[in-house]
Amino acid sequence: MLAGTAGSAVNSGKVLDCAGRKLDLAMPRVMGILNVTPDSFSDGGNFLAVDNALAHARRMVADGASIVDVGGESTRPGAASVSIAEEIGRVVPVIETLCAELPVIISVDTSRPDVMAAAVAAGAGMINDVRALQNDDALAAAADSGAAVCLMHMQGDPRTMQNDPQYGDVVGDVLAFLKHRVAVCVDAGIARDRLVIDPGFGFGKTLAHNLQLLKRLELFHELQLPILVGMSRKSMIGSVLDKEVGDRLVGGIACAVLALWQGASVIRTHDVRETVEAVRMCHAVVAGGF
Ligand code: 9MG
Repeated sequence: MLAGTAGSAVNSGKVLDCAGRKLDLAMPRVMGILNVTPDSFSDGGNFLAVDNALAHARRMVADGASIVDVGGESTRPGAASVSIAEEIGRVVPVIETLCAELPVIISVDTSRPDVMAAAVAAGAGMINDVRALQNDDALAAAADSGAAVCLMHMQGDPRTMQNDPQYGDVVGDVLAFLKHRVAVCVDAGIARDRLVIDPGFGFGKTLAHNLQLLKRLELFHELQLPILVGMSRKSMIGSVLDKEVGDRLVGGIACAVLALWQGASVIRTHDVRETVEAVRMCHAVVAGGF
């Protein structure tokens, strides 16, 4: 059995300020992943990419996503980097359209201050930064924006992060990093009700590190902030189950349930419909208090 606060209604009372819009986290929420990258197999250029992205976002919201996380640059090892102008050109038209028509929080997945500012001006209510606002000027851009911020832990950078990552004590080290970044954000004027923390599964971690972080996720409540997790389709699932990326749904749901049982507030996923069902089932048990 899981120890400590696992299974208790640890989310009650948490409301996230997303640039003035409030997201109640008493019920855990699902964040759908929306990658806006040009479709290299079409000659329709960026139009087809935007149309596909919009259709996918509408589907995820119909399936129960409360947040849509829009990203214009991949953080996968080996992914080509894009210019700031290109990243803005990819995400801003999508964010504008989604904010105009969908009753959910739109998040921007970026580490670049100019992209953060442009995305929030276009209506985004949340900044999801895998570099926890450590890039030059990112802290000020996020503070000025009024948006909620997800601070994620990553060891190294996406190109090299999986080359033999090392920790003394992975849970303690990640927790200490996040504690420090939270203090830096609060000092910069970002109120705690705008902050979410994320241990960063798969970002500079071995399989053993990822499994330890998931097993001990409840320890992250020490920071008294909502916890976001993203394990959907990641290699930690592939390694345990020996499954290709398209066949990791069951493993992803199992990981989500373990995180929910320990009080995670937001699950970032590709598989919104199935994850929403898992969230509702877990919440019925946790909030029912049986
Ligand atoms: C962009 N991105 C990819 N994986 C992620 C994760 O686990 N958490 C967050 N916050 N962002 C992620």
